[in-house]
Amino acid sequence: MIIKKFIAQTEQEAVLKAKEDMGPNAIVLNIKTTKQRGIRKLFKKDSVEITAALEDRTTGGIPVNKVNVAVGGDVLPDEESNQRAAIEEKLDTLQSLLEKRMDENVKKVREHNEDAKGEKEEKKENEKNTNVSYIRLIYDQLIDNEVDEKYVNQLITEIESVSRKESTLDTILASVYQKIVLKLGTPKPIELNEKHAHVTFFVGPTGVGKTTTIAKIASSFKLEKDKKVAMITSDTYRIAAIEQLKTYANILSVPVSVVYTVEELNAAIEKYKDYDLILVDTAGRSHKHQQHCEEMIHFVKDSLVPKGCTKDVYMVVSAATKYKDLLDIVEVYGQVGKYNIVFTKLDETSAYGNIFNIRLKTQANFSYVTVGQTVPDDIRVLDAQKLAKSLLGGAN
Ligand SMILES: Nc1nc2c(ncn2[C@@H]2O[C@H](COP(=O)(O)OP(=O)(O)OP(=O)(O)O)[C@@H](O)[C@H]2O)c(=O)[nH]1
Ligand SMILES: [Mg+2]
Repeated sequence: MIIKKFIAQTEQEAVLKAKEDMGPNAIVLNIKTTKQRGIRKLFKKDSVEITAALEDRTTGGIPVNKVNVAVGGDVLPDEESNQRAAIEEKLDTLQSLLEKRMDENVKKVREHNEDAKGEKEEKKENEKNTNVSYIRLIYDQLIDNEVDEKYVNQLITEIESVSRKESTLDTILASVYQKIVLKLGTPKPIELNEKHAHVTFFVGPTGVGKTTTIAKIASSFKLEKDKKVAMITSDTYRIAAIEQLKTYANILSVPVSVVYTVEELNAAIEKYKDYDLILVDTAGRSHKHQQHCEEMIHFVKDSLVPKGCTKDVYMVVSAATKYKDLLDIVEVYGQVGKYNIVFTKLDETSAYGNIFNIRLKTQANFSYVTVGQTVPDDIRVLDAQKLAKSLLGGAN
């Protein structure tokens, strides 16, 4: 499939440009109107950008059922096809859902072709149009879920190998689903160090749920896995922050230390070095306040862990934050060095595209997602297959 963008002053002009450039079979995938506001109106006219697609008949396709793909891996040999079978099973519900919605589209295309063509020609045209309709449906679904258009186009281009004229909705859908799962990668929840403490820092903007997430994780390690857990907080900025963490620590019967400087932090880590897990809470800072962010970054980067201990950083961001702000946040907080991502507040949004966008943008590993305010229940390790299914319109 070839995908191109065309800009003109009206939709008709843009479509005309697309047809001139790509031929009469070009199909419009998306239309975006940019309206000029305020003083710009005087200098610039409104414009329309269309994304057009054309099935590329020169590339041979590989039906998806000849390729085995697994989470976090690449193309696999036949003996590892079990994983793929599991993926396909998960597609069933999703496929019937999309098929239902496709029925109307396909019927319309057929009715149109019946009027205009001979039988053989009509069959060929139906196959091609149905194929493009499938892809368009998937395209719309991903855009609806706020997946960045750039990444949607990337996915669509990548599945061209399965988009042959005899492709069915399930082969196209399986292909795009598998690609999304692969791109999401394998989530990395906290892994303890066998002999010494594993130190984890939680950083991120204000109010995203860092302290609550720490309490959820502490509870899981202490109560379910019977591990020795300690907490440290450097959030001496917000008046109630220390009390908040102390309350959770008391309920769970875990020690907590309050630190004001990197030296005090290092001393606290040293004190708990024989514990299994040390959770370090930091003050939420606006990514727009450079000096505050630099202080926090220095705190995390300059801390030292005793010999044998390991250290990890978890960047906590809310799934309900606008994509543009998320981009700024990961850029600023990304200065802490290597980090994993925790997405909070999935219960406050119904479009999960940002999660996918941020993974593609940062390539940082996912870890946990949180789905509500309740401690300790509302936390999970991110499920890439479930997320891929949601992005494609399946039930959560
Ligand atoms: N809906 C929803 N609310 C959440 C979730 N996680 C945390 N919260 C709520 O978000 C609010 C802020 O949570 P905190 O844990 O204090 O956030 P924080 O990042 O530590 O905040 P600061 O320390 O002030 O930067 C609280 O009301 C939490 O109950 C979640 O997954 N879903
Ligand atoms: Mg906090």
